[in-house]
Amino acid sequence: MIELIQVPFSHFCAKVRIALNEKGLPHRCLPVPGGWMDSVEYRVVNPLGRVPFLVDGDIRLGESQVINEYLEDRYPQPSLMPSDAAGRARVRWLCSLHDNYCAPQIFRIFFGLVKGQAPDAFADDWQAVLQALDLLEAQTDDAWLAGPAFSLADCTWVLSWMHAQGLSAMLNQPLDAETRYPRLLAWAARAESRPAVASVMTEAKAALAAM
Ligand SMILES: N[C@@H](CCC(=O)N[C@@H](CS)C(=O)NCC(=O)O)C(=O)O
Repeated sequence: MIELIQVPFSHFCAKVRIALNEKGLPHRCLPVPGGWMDSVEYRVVNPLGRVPFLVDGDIRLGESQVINEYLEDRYPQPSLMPSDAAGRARVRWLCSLHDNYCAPQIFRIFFGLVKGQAPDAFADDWQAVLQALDLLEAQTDDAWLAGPAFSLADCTWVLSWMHAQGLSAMLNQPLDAETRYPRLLAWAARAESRPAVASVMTEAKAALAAM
């Protein structure tokens, strides 16, 4: 069975878990060996010390986007990628926007605040998150982020959208979602009504509440 080493509230892990669920792939989620990503035990598994990490038979993979594209190639049905080149590029662009320009900033802000750093320390990171969300809002003009079908782009953004709302409260920086992000609000409600998404969101919320 596929195994995924993961942390339940991680947005990078959630994107893989949602893809696994959407594809109906039986899998087992495992905690990080040694308790956290910097443990000696986990560095043996993934020297980069990052989650998620997937084991599928002889295949051992880190990096959420690499994992999701592997799942799409290896288990193509149901597909989470459009069939045309332009559509596939659009999905990859939206995933890259998340992975490179929004998710690392969310990670830094969240753990910085948890460690007691002042909210002011994250002004630049928060602006980057807003800029990414602004871009996403501007480009969302269909039922799903990359078009009429649910795709890897949707898998990727769901948990970070939730984290952005949580951080806006923690930073005391209102997101004004109803006026600034009406399309994303409607999209998130549609996404959360999918069982494959809802179960991951529920576990993420429970893990955050238990912190
Ligand atoms: N580019 C990686 C980023 C993964 C990542 O940064 N994951 C976080 C958890 S959300 C992590 O493992 N952080 C450990 C650390 O920064 O020490 C991916 O897409 O999988």
